[in-house]
Amino acid sequence: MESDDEVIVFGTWASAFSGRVEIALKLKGIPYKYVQEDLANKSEMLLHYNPVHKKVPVLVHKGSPISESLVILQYIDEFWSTNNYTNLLPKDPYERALIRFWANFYDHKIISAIYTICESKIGNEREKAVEELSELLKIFEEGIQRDFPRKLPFFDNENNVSFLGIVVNSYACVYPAFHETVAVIISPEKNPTFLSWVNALRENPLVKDTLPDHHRLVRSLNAYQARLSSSS
Ligand SMILES: N[C@@H](CCC(=O)N[C@@H](CS)C(=O)NCC(=O)O)C(=O)O
Repeated sequence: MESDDEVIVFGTWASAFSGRVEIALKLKGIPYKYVQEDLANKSEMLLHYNPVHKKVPVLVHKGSPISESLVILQYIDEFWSTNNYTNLLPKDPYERALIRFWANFYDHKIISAIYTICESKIGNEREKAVEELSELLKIFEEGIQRDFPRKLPFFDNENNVSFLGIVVNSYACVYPAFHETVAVIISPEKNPTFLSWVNALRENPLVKDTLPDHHRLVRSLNAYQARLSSSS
């Protein structure tokens, strides 16, 4: 029998997007049930709960589904918002807007650029795609330093990972697997500041706990690269 306030996460092991939802729930101390999806064979439940995008993650709370990781993070922060819970977003409306601006930039520009690298042909095309990502990371670094001059907004005052830290964890925190299989996506020479931020995130216990197994991810990225090159 399902309880009235049951929380269910539909995710998959390699998904940095479902990892976001798990980190947020763990940080707030909310118990949840996890449903592992096979994206090659999506369950009827997933298609029912996310008929528009048909993707993980989906959060089902009290029987109602919510899709899209950034929307889910905000819902979690708003629903479990009293003093007993750690806040993901700051209270100040302007700061909240800035955080959401950079979260959107990260998802729409930086993650898209990582996909472009994966889909590029090895050689000039890949080098150009890597250079484009590096330029976007510079824009991100400079923007964060300009908008948050006093403190890196990936952590709150108690050093808990914050909304933006949870967002940036996706893809960036598994860079060693990308470096081994696809390309150097975070260059120590070109983006040392971003790399140091990401390494600080990788040390956070909740982030660490939620990262997919490196060797399994390497195998999965290699298989993905092989599928792409055989279909081109
Ligand atoms: N914008 C979405 C992206 C979610 C996403 O891309 N999920 C992938 C797994 S990492 C997925 O479910 N893909 C299945 C598909 O494309 O068919 C979010 O933030 O939740």
